[in-house]
Amino acid sequence: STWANVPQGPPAILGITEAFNADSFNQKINLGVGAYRDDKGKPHLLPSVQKAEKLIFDSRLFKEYAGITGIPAFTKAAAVLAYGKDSSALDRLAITQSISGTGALRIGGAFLERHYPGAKKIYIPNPSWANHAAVFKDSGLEVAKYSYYNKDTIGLDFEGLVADIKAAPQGSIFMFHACAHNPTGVDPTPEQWKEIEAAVKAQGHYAFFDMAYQGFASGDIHKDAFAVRYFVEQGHNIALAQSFAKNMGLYGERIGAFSIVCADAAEAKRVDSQIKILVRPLYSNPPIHGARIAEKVLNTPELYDAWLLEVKEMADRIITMRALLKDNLEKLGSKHDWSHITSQIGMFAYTGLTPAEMDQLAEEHSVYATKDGRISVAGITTANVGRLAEAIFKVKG
Ligand code: PLP
Ligand code: TYF
Repeated sequence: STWANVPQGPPAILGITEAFNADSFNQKINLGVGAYRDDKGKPHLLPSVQKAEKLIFDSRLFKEYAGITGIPAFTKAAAVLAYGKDSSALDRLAITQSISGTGALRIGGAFLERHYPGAKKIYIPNPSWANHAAVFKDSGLEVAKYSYYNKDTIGLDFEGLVADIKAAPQGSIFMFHACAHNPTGVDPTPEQWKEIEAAVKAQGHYAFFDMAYQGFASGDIHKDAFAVRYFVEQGHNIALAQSFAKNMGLYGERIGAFSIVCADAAEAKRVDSQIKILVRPLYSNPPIHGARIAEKVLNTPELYDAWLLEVKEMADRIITMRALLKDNLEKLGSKHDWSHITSQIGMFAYTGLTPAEMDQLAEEHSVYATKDGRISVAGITTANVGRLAEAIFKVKG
């Protein structure tokens, strides 16, 4: 037949959920995909988001198309959230609504491929979110990796990172995770970001930030935006991908934004026109519901204040689960140093477990996570942390 030669592709991350679903053990634990769960292990609807949805429903808005770059009240508010309300970037920003963070990265990749004046090659950290390389390759960019993670310290390879920035040809494109690095949970400190910025500037590199977890790392949306805002303050006209999947719990609504800081308003207008030319043949214009929700939360003072507390609650629960997991492992008498579990930040902990040990966790203990040793801390609860620690202890000692 026509498609007889189409080869079978490998299963994606969702394969973990399939294996989890097929397991009949009633105390099985799913720490695979990065989605927040409450302490009962259930998906979480934020009260501020529910209130915003009710306001939207009650106002019986029409379902007319948004413009190509989305709902302006949303993109304006998203820009303020990321760059800060007093940022110099706001008056010289080209911004478009996007199909969540993935769509923002894809528009960014396509824009760089078409318009970046230097080499069409993007450096991403090693390791990085599994989809980064695919998104940028499919955008037509060449993908290279820079040193990021030191498996001996289960921490940042800062020397390697700075050396790779310095070794890359002048004017290279570097992609950074703004906060809560996925999959390692290892972020540079503010002092390290300052050195990274200096190295990027010295080489004339271009910085593209992926901020999928603003608020989720520290619980403070400003603290989590430090790197983005610092680079802008130092004169970098960065590109930025934002997602509201995690921090508003809007995963399936697919709401995000892509922006480019420009030299001035006139440049921003030209860049905006080219973003529109890119977006139109992709999907004409973006979906409206998630944008309306996020806009309502960000632009209604009571909802915004409530949301800030709700983001902090989610971040704090994750931080508490990290401490509980480490305590439980130590109480069991584990001789390993588990301090990385609490020093890492965001949705994920990089345990240092090998692929074989991760297989053993799944097969013998019904604990499911990715083979690279990453566990989604958001899937840990006060009820399952004890059994999880025992399982890790039995596998690792
Ligand atoms: N970037 C990183 C680092 C991520 O972990 C994710 C996934 O959560 C995304 C981008 C994009 O996610 P989404 O497309 O759901 O916003
Ligand atoms: O890394 C994760 O688990 C999250 C969720 O295509 C995710 O970032 C995973 C894969 C994907 C989209 C989101």
